[in-house]
Amino acid sequence: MGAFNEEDRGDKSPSRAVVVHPAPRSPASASGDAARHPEARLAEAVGLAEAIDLEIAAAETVPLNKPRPATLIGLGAVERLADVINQVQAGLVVVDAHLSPVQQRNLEKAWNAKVIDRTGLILEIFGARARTREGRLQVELASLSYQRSRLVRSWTHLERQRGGFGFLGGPGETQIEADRRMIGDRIVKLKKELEEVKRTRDLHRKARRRVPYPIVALVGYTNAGKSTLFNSLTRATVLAKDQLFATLDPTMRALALPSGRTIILSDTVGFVSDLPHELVAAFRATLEEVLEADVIVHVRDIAHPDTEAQRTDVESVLRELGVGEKVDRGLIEAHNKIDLLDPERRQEVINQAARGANVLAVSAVSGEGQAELLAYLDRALAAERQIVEIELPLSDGASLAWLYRQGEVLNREDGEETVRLTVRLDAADAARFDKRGV
Ligand SMILES: Nc1nc2c(ncn2[C@@H]2O[C@H](COP(=O)(O)OP(=O)(O)OP(=O)(O)O)[C@@H](O)[C@H]2O)c(=O)[nH]1
Ligand SMILES: [Mg+2]
Repeated sequence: MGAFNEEDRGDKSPSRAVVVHPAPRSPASASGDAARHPEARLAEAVGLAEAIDLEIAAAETVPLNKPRPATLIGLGAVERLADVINQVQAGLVVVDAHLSPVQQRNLEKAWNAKVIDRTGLILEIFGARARTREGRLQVELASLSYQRSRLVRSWTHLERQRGGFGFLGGPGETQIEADRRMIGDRIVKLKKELEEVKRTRDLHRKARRRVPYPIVALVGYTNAGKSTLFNSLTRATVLAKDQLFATLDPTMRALALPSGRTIILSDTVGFVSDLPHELVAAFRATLEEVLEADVIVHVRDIAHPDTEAQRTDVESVLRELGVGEKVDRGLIEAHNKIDLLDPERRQEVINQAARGANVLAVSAVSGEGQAELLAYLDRALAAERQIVEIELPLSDGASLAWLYRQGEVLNREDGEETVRLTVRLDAADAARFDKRGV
């Protein structure tokens, strides 16, 4: 390292972070709903930061009276936070808001630390979680566009090697022009690749459809407990076939319902509020399995102070994803974390669930309500059963066996070369059978 370098962040660790949530004085004016609690928002931002393995050294809410063009938050807050950041030796500050490139640069100077905003943070998370090829391409595209708009004085020596797309450690300033060109080229290439992936997507869809069981997707706001519930439900009902799906995709598992019917349970990426517009496509691609699901279970953190606002967020994103029809019909809701409620509120939630036709009170941690949830899924799938007539070549033993396993064979006539079956099947299974192998 040369002589004095104003970019020198000394011993600060690039993964030790301070999280700052600028809270509008009147929350109602910010997003149109007053139901969000600043402390809950701060906790959410901390949770998101932890999701990409940052070590959170401090977390603070700062009042946002009137956004300042230069730094967003007020000068007093900037100075006070500089002390905090210095004290805990944080190399990174997550500002839970949208920052303009200028604001980001000014804050980096004032704090002598790398600064990322909510979009940057969410991009890192998507980058770490995108599983499909299309998802990865969409996230890279979104993050490059974001980076290009922010190619300014940046880090020279705090590059990160792990995960994501690494814009927590940016390029040195002499490189900026070259980088800008390179990013432009890469964006053009990515768009071409995406076109191709989209063209072949239908083929993948069909392959998925050939998975011979109904797919039940757990969706919900981030931190609602989807993964915990997924693990708990699949651990409780282990299947031999489990391994196949575990290796294909760690977030899809086969499990047996009480009736013996097999389903595929799918865990998904969590929703967040204020999803930046440029990320919607990336988010959509990471959620492809939801579009493919036969049944959607909305997992809600019923102990969260913003649970209603979260519900609205999730439902509106689902509409954007094109499954509005299912939302209108009423999603199955698992009201999770009832173990955290005080006895009175808990009873209220349980009563409410008992009254609601498609609401279940559960705890992913204590196991409460899980048997009921599985039984409910059984009923929901059976309710949509229909009777279908099917003619098969006698040689198609696999299809025959599948029909006997998934359905209820009411009548069978064996001919010379074909067999005619009358079968009661789930709507989902009937559709699946139709599309099989096509
Ligand atoms: N007390 C309690 N805690 C729970 C329950 N379910 C989940 N949690 C906790 O809530 C936190 C978030 O749980 P996850 O399962 O990771 O939530 P998620 O919905 O998968 O979150 P994302 O993957 O970020 O969308 C974890 O700390 C869990 O231990 C529950 O029923 N009771
Ligand atoms: Mg999860």
